[in-house]
Amino acid sequence: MRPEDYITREGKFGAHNYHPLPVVLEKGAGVFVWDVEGKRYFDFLSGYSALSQGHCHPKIIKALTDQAQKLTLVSRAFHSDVLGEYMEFACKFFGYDKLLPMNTGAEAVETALKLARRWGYRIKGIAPEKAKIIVCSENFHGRTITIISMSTDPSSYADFGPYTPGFIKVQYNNVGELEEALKDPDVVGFLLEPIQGEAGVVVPDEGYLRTCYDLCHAHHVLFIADEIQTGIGRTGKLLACDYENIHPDILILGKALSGGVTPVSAVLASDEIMLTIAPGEHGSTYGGNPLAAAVGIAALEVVRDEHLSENAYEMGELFRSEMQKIDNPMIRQVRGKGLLNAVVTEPRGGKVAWDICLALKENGLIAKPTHDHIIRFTPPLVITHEQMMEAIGIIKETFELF
Ligand code: IF1
Repeated sequence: MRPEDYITREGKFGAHNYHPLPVVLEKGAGVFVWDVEGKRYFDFLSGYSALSQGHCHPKIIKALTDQAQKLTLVSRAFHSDVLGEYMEFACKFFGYDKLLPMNTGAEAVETALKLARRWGYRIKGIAPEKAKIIVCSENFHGRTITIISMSTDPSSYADFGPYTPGFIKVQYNNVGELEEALKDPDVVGFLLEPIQGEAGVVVPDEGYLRTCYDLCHAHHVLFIADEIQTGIGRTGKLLACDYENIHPDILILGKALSGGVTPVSAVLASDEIMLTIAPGEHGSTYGGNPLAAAVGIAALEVVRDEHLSENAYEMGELFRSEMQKIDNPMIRQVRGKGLLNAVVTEPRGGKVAWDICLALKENGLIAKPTHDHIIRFTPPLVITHEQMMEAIGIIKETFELF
């Protein structure tokens, strides 16, 4: 079959909820993927930061295949030998009392919203049905109806109403608006991405996170960090919140928590917060399955043992400094932290970011635009100096075509 045959078949039998780059991949290893014709590409999307440990990391694949031969699912009706080990490892790794295991990022975000509301009623003492959660403009936290009810992006929420109530929207990176919203005594939580990924790698001002954190605590409001994309080394620290030495009251993780091999997400919090949910009040069939637990331990061990946060920091500095050297009118801004970066482009001569991504693909590097003009560059955190220089060479060579 030719690549276009794969694409046609997918279009005929699959929902059209995505518009992928016209590339058909069949193999991945480390920072590379290969298409069905054997052509190699640098993967500069990394499964939207799920593949931080690189494609098919041997240690994670071994954990997956070993566990898969033994026990894959028991549900939570019974215990398994590996779930507690994973929970203990992750709680100590991130510094929390307890972990609630889920599968997708959206499920973890929904879990965090339920925890914040439940804490609000049972601990803060908000009147029933009155709890409110503050969220940010241009947020992205997933695709469920409650989560898109928080969205300010019509492409996420249009014609999916009616929407879940109980959310107050404030401008991201605007302390004043948060301060104003916190005056509402029914607010139980403030949910944000430490860096907004889908919005196009929007990095808030230095000190924004710390100021918000302190304001929340001054108003007895939970600071809830969605680190599904920014977490687990992506921004050059274990958590993006670490840049400002803040410890989120509720931490939401996903994506790289499994190194891209199976959906694993988690919510971490203190006993005070976590124990407001009693047995039988929340869960999921696959949440905390032995396969996810085994993979989760391996994925975190790889981040620790291969110093991926530190590598992300160094390689991110290299990437941004080299990208700043490109003198091209289509490049408006290069921004990011660690290996969560984006190039904001200007359309020129009828060419847009999509055209750049098509040309990058031809030159052996795959990335994809967000919001039309912003190209995210998020390679696996295992990328070496030599590989990064080769990839930057491809990017420079490609921009010379525009
Ligand atoms: C899509 C975006 C990235 C996330 C944050 C929660 C979730 C995500 C900060 C939900 C998921 C994914 C979803 C995927 C594309 C991708 C994405 F463009 F949509 F926003 F990465 F930037 N919080 N992001 O980034 O996690 O339920 O997907 O496991 O929906 O198109 P999920």
